[in-house]
Amino acid sequence: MSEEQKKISILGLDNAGKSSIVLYLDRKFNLIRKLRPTKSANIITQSVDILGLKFSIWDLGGQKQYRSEYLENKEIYFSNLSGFFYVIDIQDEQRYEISINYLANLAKLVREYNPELKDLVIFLHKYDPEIQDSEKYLNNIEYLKDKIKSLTLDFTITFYPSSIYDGSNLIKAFSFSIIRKTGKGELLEKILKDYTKQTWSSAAVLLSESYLFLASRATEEQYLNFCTDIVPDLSKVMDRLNRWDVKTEDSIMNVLIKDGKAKKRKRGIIFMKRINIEDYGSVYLMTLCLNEKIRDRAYEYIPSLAEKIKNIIE
Ligand SMILES: Nc1nc2c(ncn2[C@@H]2O[C@H](COP(=O)(O)OP(=O)(O)OP(=O)(O)O)[C@@H](O)[C@H]2O)c(=O)[nH]1
Ligand SMILES: [Mg+2]
Repeated sequence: MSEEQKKISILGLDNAGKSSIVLYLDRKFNLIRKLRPTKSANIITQSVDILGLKFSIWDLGGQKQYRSEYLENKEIYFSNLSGFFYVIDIQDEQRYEISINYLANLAKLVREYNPELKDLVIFLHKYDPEIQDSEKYLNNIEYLKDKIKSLTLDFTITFYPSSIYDGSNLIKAFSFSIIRKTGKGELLEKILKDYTKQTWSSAAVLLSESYLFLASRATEEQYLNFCTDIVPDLSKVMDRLNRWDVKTEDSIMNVLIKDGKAKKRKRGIIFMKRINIEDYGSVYLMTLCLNEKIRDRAYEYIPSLAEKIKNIIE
């Protein structure tokens, strides 16, 4: 494996949704229905379009016989990891305990073979849009989080409720794991901070060509959350037009937004704009401004933003 190739393993019980998550990330939505249980390891090498980093994703089938195989051939499956994702099907209440036990065993092995690896991403998966208001599942999620925290695993754990029917958290989790590995995340955050300051924007998100999150910045978390939430849908629209050979330059929505405690809604805009970066390709910039006139200011700033991004990417 070349130095630049990073290995991310996705683990969890059978039927948890691992292969679906990988496919989601791979944008092959129409294949999901045809999924069969994964026989042993399904290794996908995916070129991620930022800084030429290559990732191989090890989607490790969760059926019982394979689980024991991993434990027998630990070195192959657990060495050299740059990422460790664990998937729990929150709709499979009967097997919560089995899943947590499997996680505890895996965490020990991953730690043993990767003393440097700090982050563990846990997807509380199949949290589909139609159950997102259900108190039962909210309680189950809290239960799972508490239970896992009480294991005191030697990792910094981030929990993401997720669903293939609402992929924003899948994209977020994957993006942040990758960008952290490049060491450029902080620089990109910094230029985005300058951008929001100069343009009086309330939130800004920088995305790669395949809509991975590179950096984000917001005055209030809520603003950021709804920007990131609509990325999967907005990007689908932009891609769809590309299929008709219509090049999208930007997508702009005029919105009425509640500004903090003020009762009256403010007129604002959300836009997503493609920015070409010389010798690299393109990135997308999403911005929320609580003042519709700010768009011109933001668009004027974009060439200098592009230049700064270019310098970081090189
Ligand atoms: N409701 C719901 N179903 C999902 C979701 N993600 C995956 N599934 C379904 O769950 C089933 C199992 O998904 P897989 O991705 O094959 O599960 P896996 O973890 O790879 O299973 P193994 O390969 O056996 O380890 C499939 O029928 C998927 O369509 C989700 O977010 N919500
Ligand atoms: Mg699978």
